[in-house]
Formats: sequence, C-alpha cells, structure tokens
Amino acid sequence: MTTAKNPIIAGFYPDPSICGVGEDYYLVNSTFSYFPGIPIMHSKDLVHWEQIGNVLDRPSQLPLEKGQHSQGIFAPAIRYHEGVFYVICTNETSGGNFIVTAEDPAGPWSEPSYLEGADGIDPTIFFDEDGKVYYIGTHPIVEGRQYDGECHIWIQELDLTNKKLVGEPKDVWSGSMRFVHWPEGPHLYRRDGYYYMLLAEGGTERNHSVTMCRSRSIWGPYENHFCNPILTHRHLGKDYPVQCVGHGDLVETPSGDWYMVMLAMRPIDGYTTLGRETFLARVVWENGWPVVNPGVGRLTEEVEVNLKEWKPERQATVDKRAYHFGEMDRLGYEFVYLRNPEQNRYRLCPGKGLKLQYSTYTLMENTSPTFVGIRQQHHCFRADTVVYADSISRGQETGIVLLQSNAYYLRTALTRGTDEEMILSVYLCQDLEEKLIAEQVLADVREELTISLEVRGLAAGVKVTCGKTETDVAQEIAIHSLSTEIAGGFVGCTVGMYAISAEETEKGAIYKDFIYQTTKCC
Ligand code: 6LW
Repeated sequence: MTTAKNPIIAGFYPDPSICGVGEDYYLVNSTFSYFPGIPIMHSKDLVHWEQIGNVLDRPSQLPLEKGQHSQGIFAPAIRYHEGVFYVICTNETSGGNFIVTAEDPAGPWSEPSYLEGADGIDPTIFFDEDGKVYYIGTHPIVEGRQYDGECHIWIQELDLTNKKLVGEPKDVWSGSMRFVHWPEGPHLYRRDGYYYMLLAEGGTERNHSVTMCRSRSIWGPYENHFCNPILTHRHLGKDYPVQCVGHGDLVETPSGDWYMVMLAMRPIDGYTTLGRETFLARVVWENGWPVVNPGVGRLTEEVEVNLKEWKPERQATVDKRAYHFGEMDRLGYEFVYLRNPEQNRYRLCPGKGLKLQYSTYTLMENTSPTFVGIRQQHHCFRADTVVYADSISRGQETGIVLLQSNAYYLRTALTRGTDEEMILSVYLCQDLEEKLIAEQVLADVREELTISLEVRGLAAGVKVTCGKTETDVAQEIAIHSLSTEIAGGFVGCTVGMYAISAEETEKGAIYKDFIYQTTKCC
C-alpha cells in the first residue's frame, strides 16, 4: 500500500486522462494557449508522478497563433493499444479535433491528424474487443436547442489506419439528468459485457460532477445509473475546501483495483488562483456500477493505493524548484511559454544564465510575448529571480510575473532610470487594465539584483535585494482577481519571467537563477 496525497498533481493540471500499460501509468492534461502542449506524466504507483515530456512540443503540432488564453488545447484523452499510444483532443484555436500517436510516451509524438467531420470537443478513443475503434465526443445541440450547454455525446467508428471517421455518427446520450448542462468529457470502458460511459456534467465550475451510464451495445440505448452523480462536491456548500469535482477517467491496475483521476479546485475564500488540479480516488464496483471512495463518497486528502511505492527521479509537484540557469543545458519539461514562441528568444548561456530576448509584445496581447514560467503549485510560495542589472537598458523592462491570463496578472518591472539608478515597479493588470501598485528607486545597484514575489493565498508582496540591502516594495497586494472566479477561463496561474522593450532588439534580460519554493501558509 502507498498513500497518495490529493491533489496528486498540484496546480494548473486540468481535465486529466489516464491509461495503464502493465505496471506503468500515463496521464495527460489540458494546456490551452501554453506551449508546449499536454504534459505527459508517468507513474508506477499512482502516487508519485514524473513528467516525461510534452505530447505537443513542436509548433507544427500546436498552432496557437492569436488564440485566446483559454482556447488552444482542451481535454486530451490518452489510450494505449497494441504497442501504440494515442492522444486525442481539441485545438480550439486552430484545426479542431485531432489524434497524435507515439510508440514511446516520452515522444516523439506524430504530427496531428485532424478528423474531418468531428465537431464539438472532448474526444476520446475506444478500442473494442472485436478490433473496431470508436470516436466518442460531445457536441452542442444546434437546432432546437432549449438552453445553452445542451449537448449530446456522440459516437462514430474510427478508421485508425487512415485517421478518418467512417460510417454514420450517432448521438447516444445527453446526460443523466433532465435539462443537464454540459454533458461532456466522455470515456468508454468495457466491463462484464457492458459498455460503461463515464462523463462530466454540470459544467466545470461549482456544479461539476461525474456520472455514468451503460449499454449492452456501443450504439445504445444507454441505461442511466440511478445513483448519479457518482461523484460531485456540489452539495457540500461553497465553503467546502475542494470544489468543482468532475471530468474523470478510470484505470484498472493489473491486480484488478480501480482508481479514478479527475479535476477539482481548491479555492481560498471563494477564489481559485491555482486553477483546476488533478485528484485521485479509489473506485469499487458494486452491483455492476462504480462506487467512488466507498464509505466517504467524496474526495479525500489521502488515498490508499494498492500498489508498491515507487520513487521517480523528478516529481511533478515539489516544494522547491531551484534553477541555476548557467549550469543547465536545457529547461525542464515543466517550463511553459505562450502560444508559439520563437525559440531563439530563449537562450541558456553556459556559466551565465537564461537570456530572454526583449520583445515588443506585451503580456496583454494574444501573441507570444517573451515569457517563460512554471505553474503555481502551492497556495503560498515565494519566487526569487536573480537578474544581471547590465542586461537592462533604457526602454526595456523585465521581471517576475504571476500570470492568470493576458487580461489578469501581477508583474514586477525592473527598468533603468539614470545610468546608476534602476526602478522596480509593480503593476496589477485586471481586465486588461494595468495599475501601478508601487514603485521603488534603487540607487545603489550592484551587478545582480534579486526580485522576490511572495504569495500567501490571495495576497502578494514584492521585495528587491541589491547587495545586502533588502527593500520591501509592496505588501498585501490583493490578487483575488487572478482567479477563475474573476478572471474566468479554464486556467490556473503560472509564475515566470518576461522581457518587454519599446523597440526590437537582439538584447535580452539575463537571469542567473529562478527559485520557486512553497512557504508556510497562514
Ligand atoms: C473541457 C470541457 C470543459 O474540454 O472545459 O467545462 C473544457 N468543460 O470538458 C476545458 O477544460
């Protein structure tokens, strides 16, 4: 037995899908307008997870140009069949539903095959025992729709050799309850002669849920499970610490135990800055239907997993990440950029640091500003960056940013005043409007400066250190607007560094270190 701690993957890791291959488990998540797309995690015990790559790591696989922050990659599903891994998902910015394949889940993954005729979102693949393969997805009802979010789950046969839908599509299910919103995120499983369909209902917010139906034939009719939803937290009230539980996927271990991964949120005082995270639950089958966390019926902080403990080399969620860029020959898989970054704007300079070439694109645009970061994984954390002062000239600005979207972020901006002086400003952007929160003139500038962002739940503070002098620049900045509840969208915050300049230049801000660590929460 091993004990998992929920969330099993903390921070912005929504819409989890999982598959098991022997003793190995692989898990993928949505990434929207971040690049690379779809982190792929590996585990042998469902408790410890290690990122082994990104499914979409080439621009040719992931056109994101001009897409809105919460467009791009929606809800991938991962499946394995006869030596091949399949990921199927939607690019809401460009191209729609597509499949990529790989023999090694760490990559390389193929170019996308876009599926003509596959409308809607949240596709998954099902391999039947007779060798047939099916596409299952959700699409809104267009004609005769009675309300927004009225959708059908639909199925069509898939010719995997030619990556084409074949035969006729059929709408097979529209959710377990009358007038239900957003029946979506379906996955299909075969068990004891039934086709079981797991899906999400109620929308990804507070009414989210996991439901199930089943049929003897893949084409239906599907029978509702009268105990639906099999998992939700919507009846627990707004103050329950874990909310929005839904969008699950099931996996069976070699010894016949079942587990479910799903997304959930952890708001603080009603605001969620971490986005939707990946959680785990135990599942048992009773009378032909699954029971989630028997005896409890909701998500728990800990989950006993009936697998041998396994220790990955690098864990997906860690309390401290220290990057000394001058000593690194590549950035880890956890680093993300916005949309389609020009890779030559990001250079690791041996012995020195990470050079971020200034760009004229600001963080507010739906372009690819110079930005690189990692996900915020803890409610309370501190991020310190060490930057070389001489890499910042007049007209250029750089610093740490806590980014919810292009419309909502908190950034520190280091700029040059006179030759000796520098200025550290703090801006909060809300609804595409930047407000100056604080400004500090730094007279005694040395070779290196440390900019520190400290987040405690819904408040942030900024400090700057030059030599031995540490200065508080801002304290108790209210950042509750960097939340799903106010900023909206499907994302959580990332924290990283950016570089903006008034004019095009070859120059870049050079960062020596970036240290992210969790701190004691209040
Ligand atoms: C996902 C869908 C959803 O594709 O959010 O609200 C989308 N529902 O299931 C993005 O995560």
